Formats: sequence, C-alpha cells, structure tokens
Amino acid sequence: MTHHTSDDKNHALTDDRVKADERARLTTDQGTRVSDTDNSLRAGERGPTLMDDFHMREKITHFDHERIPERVVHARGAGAYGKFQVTSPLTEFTTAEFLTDPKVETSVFVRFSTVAGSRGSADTVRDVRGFAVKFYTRQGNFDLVGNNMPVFFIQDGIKFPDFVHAVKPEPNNEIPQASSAHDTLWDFVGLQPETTHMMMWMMSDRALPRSYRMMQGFGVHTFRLVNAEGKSTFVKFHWIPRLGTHSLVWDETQKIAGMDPDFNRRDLWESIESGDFPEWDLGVQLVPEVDEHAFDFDLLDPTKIIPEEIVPVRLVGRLVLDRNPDNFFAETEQVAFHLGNLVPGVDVTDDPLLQARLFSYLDTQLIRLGGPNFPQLPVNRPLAEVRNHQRDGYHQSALHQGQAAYHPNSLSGGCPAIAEQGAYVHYPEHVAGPKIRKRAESFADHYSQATLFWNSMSAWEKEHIVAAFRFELGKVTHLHVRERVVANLNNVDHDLAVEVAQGVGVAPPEEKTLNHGRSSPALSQSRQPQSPDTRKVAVLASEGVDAADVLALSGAITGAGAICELLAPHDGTVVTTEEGRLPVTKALPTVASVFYDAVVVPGGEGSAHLLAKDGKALHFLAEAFKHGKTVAAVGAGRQLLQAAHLDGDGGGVVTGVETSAEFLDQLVAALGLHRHWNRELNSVPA
Ligand code: HDD
Repeated sequence: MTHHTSDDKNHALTDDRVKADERARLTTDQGTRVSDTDNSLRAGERGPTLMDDFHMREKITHFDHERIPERVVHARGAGAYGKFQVTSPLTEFTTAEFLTDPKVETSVFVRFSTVAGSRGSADTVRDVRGFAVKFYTRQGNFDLVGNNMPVFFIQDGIKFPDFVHAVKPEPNNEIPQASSAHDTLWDFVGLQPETTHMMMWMMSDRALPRSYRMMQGFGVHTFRLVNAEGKSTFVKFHWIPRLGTHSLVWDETQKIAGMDPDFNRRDLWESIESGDFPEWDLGVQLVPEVDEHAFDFDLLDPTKIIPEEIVPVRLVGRLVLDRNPDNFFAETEQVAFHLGNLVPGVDVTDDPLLQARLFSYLDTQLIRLGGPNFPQLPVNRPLAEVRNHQRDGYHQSALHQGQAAYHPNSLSGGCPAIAEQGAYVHYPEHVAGPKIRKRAESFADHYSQATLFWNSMSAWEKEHIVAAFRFELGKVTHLHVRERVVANLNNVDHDLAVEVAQGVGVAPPEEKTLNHGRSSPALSQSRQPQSPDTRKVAVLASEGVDAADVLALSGAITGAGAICELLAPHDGTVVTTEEGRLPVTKALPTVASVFYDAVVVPGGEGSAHLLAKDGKALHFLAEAFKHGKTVAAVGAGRQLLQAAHLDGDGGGVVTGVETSAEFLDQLVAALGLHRHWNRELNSVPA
C-alpha cells in the first residue's frame, strides 16, 4: 500500500492547531494566568461565592454554551482527511483540474454518517450511510455529498421534511431512536410508492456495513461534466472500496449497538492510526447528452440507477484516507457540506431532489453553525484563495483591509477584479415551460427497478431482505399499515410479498403479479472482491495453550493482512505448554464475538479443557458460527467445537490435527470469504 499524507490541507491547518505544551500555564480566555481552578472565590471558607470571580463566571458561561444544534439528518458521523488523485484523466469531458491532472493530489475531508439517529446513537443500526467528500481543489471546494446507496426515497425535495419526520423518532414520545422499524415510517412508505426501490436497498445488507472502509458510495443524482468547448456529459459518481462491499448480520448489529455503539467510528479511527489506510476508486458512468432519453427511466429521477451492465463504471481516480482529525467538534462536527459547492467543469441537472438540496445545505448551516461566516472555520476553509465583498456577521474572523467593500469600486483600485479566466460558468442549458406543480410522466414507474434489485440478489441476500421486512413490519402496530406495505411489495415480486405476509400475520396478496425477470448482477454483494485484508481474528486461549500453535496461527493471520488478537479469560499473560508466557491482547469479559470476523482455537490440552467449561468462550464460538464467521480449531482446541456443538467440517469450519501448511491455507482462504452463508444460522441458540 502506498502511503500518502494529506499535506496541503494538513499544512494549511498548522496555525490553527493548539498543541499540548508542557510549558503552557492555565489562563482565562483573556490570557490572564490562573493559579486555582478548583475553588471559587468566596467570602470566608464557608461563605457565598463572589461576583468578582471572573474566572468562575467565564468558565461556566463557556460551558453553558458548548452545544450547537446537531444536524437535522446525518447527526451521527465520523470523518477523516485524505487525498484524491485522478488516475485516468477526464480531460475530454471536464475542465475540473482535480479530474484531469494526474499530477495533482487533492486534499479531501470525508464524513461518513447514519441518517436517522441522533448524535449519540449507535453506529450499527439499519440505515443509509452518508458518504460526503469535500475536495479542497485549487479551483475552490467541491463537495460530493453522497450515500452508500445509489437511489433515494423520494423524487422531489419538497417531500424531504415529510420523509424525515416519518423516519425519525415519533413526535409524541421520541421513540424509537435510530430505527426505521416503527409505524410512522412504514405508514409513509406504504402511501408513497416512489420509496419502493430505496426500501429494497434499506432492507438489504447494504444498510448494515461491516465498516465504512467496506462500503460503496454514490453521488446518487445525475450530474454534468462540462469540457473546454462547453460540451456537457451526464455523469453518475461511484466510490468503490478496495476491500469490497461487506456487511454485518442483523443479529450481530443489534448486539454491537449495545456493546460498542462506536463500532464503525472506532474501526475508521483505528485503521487510520495503524496505517491501514482506507481506499476507494472513483468510478464514473458517462452518458452523452444526446442519450438523455435513451433509457426506460428518466436520468433526472433519483429513485433510479443506470445498471452497470448498460453503462459500465469507468475507474478514474483513487481516494485514500490517511489522517484522523485533531478535534472531533472543530472538524467532524463543524464541517459543512453543500451540493452547491461546485468547481468549473462540474455542474448540476434538473433532478428535482437535487434542486431542493441546492437550497437546503447552505440554509441549514446558518442555524447549525450560527451565521454566515462558517466557511472561515478551519475545516471548511478552501485552499483556493477567497476574495470578495462579503463582510461582517457573527464570528467574522478575517481582518479585511481597505475602504471599499462593494463592486464596482475605484477606492480599492477596483479590487478584487472580476475573474477573466478560470471562472465558474453555469452550463447554458435551454429551459422553457409553464410554471406548474407536476411530476413528469417519465417518473411514474416505481417498481421495475425495485424488481431488478430483488432479481439480482443471491439466495442468502433474499433471505436477509425477507427477514428485514418481517422484523420491521413486525414492529408496526397498525395492521392496515402492514397490509398496505405487503400489497405494495406485490408490485415488486409476488413471492417476496407472500413471504413477508406470512411473517407479519397479514393475508398474502391473491393476485400473482408478473416479474419482468431482468437482473443486474453487479448489484449483488455475493460478487464483491474477497480478501482477508484487515479482518479481525480472535484466538481463544487459556493456561496451557500450545505456544507453537499460537505462533503459527498469528503468523498466517497477520501474513494474510488480517489482525490477530489473543483473548483469554483474564488480561496479562497466559502460561503456555512450554512453560513460557504469551501476552493477552484483551480479556474475554471485555470483548465479544461480534467484534471479530473469525475465531480460532489453538491446541494445548490444559487450555482447551479450561475453555470448554467457560460459558463466555463457548458462547463466543456459537455466536461467531451463528453469524456465518470462520470458526477454526486445531489439535486439542477441537474439543471446544464439540462442547459448543459445532463439530463438522466445511462451510467455514476449519479443523486440523496440527497447524500444518494445509490447515493454515484453508483458514486464510475461509477468512477471505468474509462470511459463510451456507449454514443453518437460525438454529444456533446464541
Ligand atoms: Fe442530505 C446532510 C446526503 C437528500 C438536506 N445529506 C446530508 C449528509 C449527507 C447527505 C451525506 C451529511 C453531510 C455531513 O456529513 O455533514 N442527502 C444526501 C443524499 C441525498 C440527500 C445522498 C439524496 C440523494 N438532503 C437531501 C434532501 C434534502 C437534504 C432532498 C433537503 C431538501 N441533508 C440535508 C440537510 C443536511 C443534510 C438538512 C443536514 C445537515 C447538513 O445538511 O449539513 O441540509
């Protein structure tokens, strides 16, 4: 892996950093030194506190004002800095320098998020994930504010407040937190069939990413690229993770939400700290303007994809995240994305969802960040020079010099002058039409692509989707709401509707609808790149573990790029068969199988004997098996599989008499598969 550093933005932030400094002395905000910050100033040891105590008043006042409104959606997130570099220049299509000059490394800040939960909610909930990228290009900031799903719930932004009110906790009791499994969401969904395609994605494993590093990103809308001749080409943006797109299991996500609500955030932070920099390819689907009407859906409809089999995804650039922020609030919380942050060569289309977004993002920052000067905040500040006549307002921190703050002027020598070169030019699209509140007829088909998605799923993905619908609708208390959703699903696929109906106790639809039979194989996660890279493997050990086994296992696991942790009933060290000692990475009571992708039990009679009586260890194995993970045991360690009733080889259960090369190869191969879906997972009582 090539190691980059996000130099440009990193360097530009140098003067903003307040470093911890041993020589520093405590002061007030005014710089006056303070010798006691533990006792307020009072009249006598047991007397009342005095107004004179400016230090106490300042300290408490600042504290009282430490909170800002959380984002109205995408409140919970995690971010990192990195670099983007174009690898296959798009010079033919755009003038944007960051997409055309392979020598240019563009600094970026990326924020991943969940949508519905509040700032303190859990990471691993069933939800869409935000994937917002701020490119600090030399031509100005460009924001690509996308999601990990390529379509959206609604076609027109005027519906966004309705949708968000429906999915957020219900207004009377603010229940449930960060969950779509409740009446108001499904009431809305049943009455608004344009949500159907997106709800298929939401009920799929895409809503449960294993890691932000293992998740695709999409610009969703059709955008435009504009070249030097002013010619426009439609474009869909894709982020494709080098590690493939992989997901957790529903049961696992619910447990993690309690045990480590920061699971995805921690994973991002730790991978960057340890130098396993997350990477994505930038992909584009390009459609010449003359082909605007060549599809059986409207390119302006954000509830539709362009199937990759029809317009292939060209890989054109690479994104690497290589630096964690210094301060969560200052950077990740105060970063402000906006679809209207465009640079020359990239433009928008008339997608009615996109158009509303162009209004919303700037507007929301004004209340969230308290005024119009938020672009001056370090994380938002462009690397490109900023010169204009915008002045004053809350939190203005620039010292604009000169007499004239208007254009045209002669008093400041006419400065800043209108740009003659490199200015943003809006694409001169011809528009005409009556003022009218009406959706185009070309937006009317809400089912064909929902069916396409369903048809493209493998058997296990279909099972997960049915289970998700059953869970979510099963939480809905109004029977008519369940019925309406099931009736709507009949428009997607009859078998799907019947299976969901059976699970949620409503009559299956009688009319057998026709499935068009088309599929887009690229949509299935079963076709994602597989690799053991950065997977986390637990090695279970106790006193008397076989040291040679542990050594061989950790060698093979780390050699394959995975992470190996030795877990024992207690922290510190464990005694090995050879009377040596091995350091324990973590004590079993502090962890759980759901934090790992695989579990291995090494040999050593003593260790196997102790663990076979340890409920936590047995549950660990059974639960890992239930979640489709690789479960392996060697030598005496195999006794544990028997004790956990998991004997039987194959399908990701790897056993060996000893840590032979063959056993280790099988283990690594199984690890690379991520999960083993051929198991009867529901029968495991864990
Ligand atoms: Fe949005 C935040 C993505 C539709 C209004 N949105 C927000 C974020 C992401 C998206 C990733 C978090 C940015 C961050 O990390 O700070 N939103 C999307 C996508 C959409 C979409 C991919 C559909 C294709 N959004 C959408 C609509 C509207 C909004 C239709 C309003 C009409 N979105 C907002 C917002 C937010 C926001 C209210 C909340 C906080 C913020 O902007 O900065 O303006």
